[in-house]
Amino acid sequence: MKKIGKLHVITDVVLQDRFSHVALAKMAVAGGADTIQFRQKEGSTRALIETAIAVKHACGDVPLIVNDRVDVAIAAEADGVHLGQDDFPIKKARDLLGEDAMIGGTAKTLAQARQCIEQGADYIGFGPIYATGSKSDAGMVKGLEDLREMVSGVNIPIIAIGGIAIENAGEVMRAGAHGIAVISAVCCQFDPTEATQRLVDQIQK
Ligand code: TZP
Ligand code: MG
Repeated sequence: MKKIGKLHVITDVVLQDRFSHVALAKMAVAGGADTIQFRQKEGSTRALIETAIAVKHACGDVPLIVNDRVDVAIAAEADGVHLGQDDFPIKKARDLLGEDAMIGGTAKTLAQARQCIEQGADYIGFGPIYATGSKSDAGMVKGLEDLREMVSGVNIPIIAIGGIAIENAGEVMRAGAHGIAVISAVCCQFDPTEATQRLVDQIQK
């Protein structure tokens, strides 16, 4: 049975340059993250695969999800992929990755979420819940009310994303999110391990 994690730490080396993907994955795992998402938009396919393989090793038993790239996920023997509306089709990803893979789909609306589910998604990424400087095309802020609507409108886990940090993680969970996905709240902190631990505490409260 697939277990969708509650704290997805998305590794990022664009918003910060103190830590590599591997270093971030190690620190997030040490801090208690139960899912790592490798997200890198630039670079050669070969380099992406090499990094993803190294991240997979750093994750140990913690599941690794690759953002956007089904080919990289396959090559790195990752546990799954996260796919946006313009990315590789979920159904085709499922065909390639198999039933055991964890496949997440981004949805901005209930209609999109239902379509993701129809195609075989295991969870929905929904946001941005709050304003974020981490994704320039994140779109309109959704807020907690829309999150509640999404949670009650679908029957698979909702992973909330966008501007989630230590101060608001608790209210996001109380709104019904299964879990949260964060970039800056871990990657851009002075101590990513400690930042992860504090987020885990909020989620478990
Ligand atoms: N998708 C929607 S918002 C976002 C992504 C990738 C950025 C999340 O970054 P942060 O720093 O946690 O707001
Ligand atoms: Mg994408």
